[in-house]
Amino acid sequence: STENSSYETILTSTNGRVATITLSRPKALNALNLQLTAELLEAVEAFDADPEIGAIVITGSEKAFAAGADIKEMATHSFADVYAADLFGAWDRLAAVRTPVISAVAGHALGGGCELAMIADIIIAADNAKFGQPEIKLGVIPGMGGSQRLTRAIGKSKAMEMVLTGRVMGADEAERSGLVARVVPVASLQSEAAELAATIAGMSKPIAMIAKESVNRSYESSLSEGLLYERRMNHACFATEDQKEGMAAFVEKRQATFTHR
Ligand code: CO8
Repeated sequence: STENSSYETILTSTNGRVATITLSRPKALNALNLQLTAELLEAVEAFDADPEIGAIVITGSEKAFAAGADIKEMATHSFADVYAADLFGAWDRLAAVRTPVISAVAGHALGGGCELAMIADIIIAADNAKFGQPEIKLGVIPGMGGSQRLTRAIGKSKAMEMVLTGRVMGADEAERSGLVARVVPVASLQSEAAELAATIAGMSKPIAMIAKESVNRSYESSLSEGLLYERRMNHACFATEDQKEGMAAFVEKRQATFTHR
């Protein structure tokens, strides 16, 4: 495991083909201020560009994944300020990352914290995780995708209830609702997330990227267009060395060794 300490609001490390980014503003419950946002996006893009990295985990502390956008930083902003800065627009860069991204969530995932978790491909939650979009209590609405991604994840009625009341959802309800893939004891969140990431990172990277792109395509297209896209991408898999290796390994009854080509 190697660490990079050039950041002030996040910690980064790698272990084999898995990269981990840990939000680290403990005194503000990892509120997403401009510095943390810039550092997180820089780190995630650097890992995404590294062919040796096959999966990225984003996590926080046991108390808070992230308690939202930094309210103190934006409290006095005007419409002109946030419009000119396109506040929260930078998060499109995380959505554009092509390497699989896992959010490992313990504690508060509120507002921008819940939205950050949802930008990732998979959410794995600790049993103490709390998800919510409390923006309405502050006189605003979500700004990093909450009204859109939450609705797609858990359906209109539940999303409406959460966005209109700010109600917080616990881990079990989040799993039942389809927001998270799995709930694990808080003490094993990091090891479970690392194991999940290592499993994905052990697959062929180009094939994992194609799989991610194909699942994401379902958000942006009709069923018939999505099915055609999937089929063409499936055909493209046959252009890789890893498809030859993966299928040969099955036929020869051995473990596949992918070269990510
Ligand atoms: N921003 C800034 N600081 C925060 C935030 C935040 N989102 N959340 C917590 N903190 C700070 C607290 O102010 C406190 O600092 P201090 O010690 O200096 O007073 C410190 O973190 C610890 O917090 P608490 O003492 O409140 O800890 P508790 O354990 O008592 O409570 C809670 C934890 C329940 C999570 C509580 O901190 C809380 O309710 N936080 C705010 C949650 C929230 O509303 N999040 C949504 C923010 S808005 C957003 O994300 C999207 C906005 C889109 C708007 C678009 C506008 C253009």
